[in-house]
Amino acid sequence: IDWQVPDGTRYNDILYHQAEGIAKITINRPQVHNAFRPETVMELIQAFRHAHLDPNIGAIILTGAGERAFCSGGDQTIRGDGGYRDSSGVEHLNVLELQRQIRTLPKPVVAMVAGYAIGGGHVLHLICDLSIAADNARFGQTGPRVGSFDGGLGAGLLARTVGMKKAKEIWFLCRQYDAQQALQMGLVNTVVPLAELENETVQWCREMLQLSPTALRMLKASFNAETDGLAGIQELAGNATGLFYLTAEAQEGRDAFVEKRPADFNKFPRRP
Ligand code: 2NE
Repeated sequence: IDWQVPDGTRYNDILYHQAEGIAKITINRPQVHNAFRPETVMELIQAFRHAHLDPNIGAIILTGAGERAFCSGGDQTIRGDGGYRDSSGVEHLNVLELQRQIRTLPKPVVAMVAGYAIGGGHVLHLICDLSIAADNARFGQTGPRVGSFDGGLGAGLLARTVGMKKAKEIWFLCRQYDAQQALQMGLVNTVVPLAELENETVQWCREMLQLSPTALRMLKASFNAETDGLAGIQELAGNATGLFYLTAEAQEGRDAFVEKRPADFNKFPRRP
């Protein structure tokens, strides 16, 4: 695949590539196993926004630079007393905003995991719609060991993914699990040799790009609606509104207002 760097997508902590309708977003801090600092997360949010708005993009890959780590969570060396400190001294937990963004972004997001997906990095792969693991991947949470926890999607979504007992084991014992164990518990979709990781991930994206983007979009919102309460229903209903806007019936309402005449909805059927 011939990855290109589009204009306006150069960052400090991450890389942005695109090809064949696929965006690839890479956390690029391999010296710390791709741990994120607030600036990394801010750039990730911008990059995902870019991919979200680009009509040429139909699937997004999230990955980490190098073969040793997908992401090792929040950078502990800049962790202040109230969160992760940015260069101006403000303390953040802004990865939670990134989690929500990936979850609600109306295009499939695929985690491409080589090496460690640990702590907040593990939650990031969990949030992605699909996870493709290399055979050297290792998964786990460390929160209780380093004085942290993710009781939102990090706990709730994990329980829905691997079951309550296993999710509690993962969080309460802070063990690591290899790729085969992750596959067995339904934490990843497939495991491939490290050398084939990108080819396999791209292939999964290519397959999704052959399918109806609206159906995929509605399905992603549907999976969220089940668990996200009113926010999930808002997301699903927002998609329904977007589709309704495309109909002559909705356009009649708009046109009547703009043309200062009564709307004529009689021509539209009341379907059973
Ligand atoms: C990932 C793991 C198990 C790998 O171990 P190993 O032995 O293979 O590598 P090593 O030597 O620990 O790591 C290589 C370099 O990366 C740094 C290390 O300090 C080391 O640096 P040097 O000694 O070579 O200078 N590094 C790795 N992870 C880092 C991190 N997260 N922050 C800063 N530097 C890091 C092992 O490295 C590990 O356990 N890492 C820590 C995992 C962790 O606890 N992450 C934070 C969880 S909390 C969180 O992410 C979070 C949350 O819970 C809620 C909200 C937001 C974030």
